[in-house]
Amino acid sequence: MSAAAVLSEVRGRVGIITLNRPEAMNALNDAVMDGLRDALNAFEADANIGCVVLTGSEKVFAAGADIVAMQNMEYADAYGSDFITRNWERLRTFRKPVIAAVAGFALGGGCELAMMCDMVFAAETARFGQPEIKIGTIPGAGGTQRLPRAVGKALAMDLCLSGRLMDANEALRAGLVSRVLPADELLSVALRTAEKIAGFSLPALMMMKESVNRAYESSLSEGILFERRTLHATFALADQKEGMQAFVQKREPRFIHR
Ligand code: CO8
Repeated sequence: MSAAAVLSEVRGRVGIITLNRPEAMNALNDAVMDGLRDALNAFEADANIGCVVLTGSEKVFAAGADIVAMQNMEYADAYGSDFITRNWERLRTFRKPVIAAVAGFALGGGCELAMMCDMVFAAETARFGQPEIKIGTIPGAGGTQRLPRAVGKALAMDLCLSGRLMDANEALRAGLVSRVLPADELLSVALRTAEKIAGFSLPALMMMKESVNRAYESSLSEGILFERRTLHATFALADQKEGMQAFVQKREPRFIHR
């Protein structure tokens, strides 16, 4: 029996999901995307998980959708099976914070997967790109939409139309990633950061994520109204009382995630 295409592990309040299809550069097929969906469902349902790290191998995060599986696909197959929508978008609806820890290639659907995460940490070895044009197609999991929002239209067009790859430092300058790390520190820094995040109040983290994401979906005044109402909602949390009282009493807060 072949190894699971997606591995999941729990460390404290952090869930770790590892893409594991080394024979095909972690190319994303149904086995990978179903495995990712199942791991996310399990972590969403687990009240003891406060943050997730999504990673690949040292060589590759993911080299995109599986070209072998797609090569003979007809329109009727893609439309009929609701290709991508059926199982690709679980990450987009996941409500807890997710850090992508990217080493090596994050191309096509791999880059799109990283962009669905809340932040991307890149190893110095990371290479990002939407090279679909080289195989006669276009991105299909949000690449043409999230990339311009992350890096601006000029660079997004440059990358998508030419199919060229962007290294970790260019991705940092462009705003696609928040940190560039030596390859051997990538996972430990991502896990430390996830552990720190997971120690905060989970409902407050979820409200924060929802509010930041609203910035991409609304006008400024609508977004600020959403933020304001959500701030008001935090005053219903036991963790807000605990956090502020702990500050006043000069002690560490003990969040109960309610
Ligand atoms: N699909 C299937 N197999 C792949 C893929 C892929 N995307 N990428 C690599 N592989 C396989 C290779 O075929 C090869 O298999 P084998 O050993 O059996 O010949 C093995 O992985 C190793 O690959 P390489 O020998 O090519 O390794 P290199 O180190 O020389 O190159 C690269 C690594 C640069 C990553 C190279 O493999 C590459 O360019 N891969 C394709 C990248 C690409 O075009 N990605 C975009 C795919 S399309 C897409 O994601 C969006 C489509 C539409 C939307 C779908 C949304 C998900």
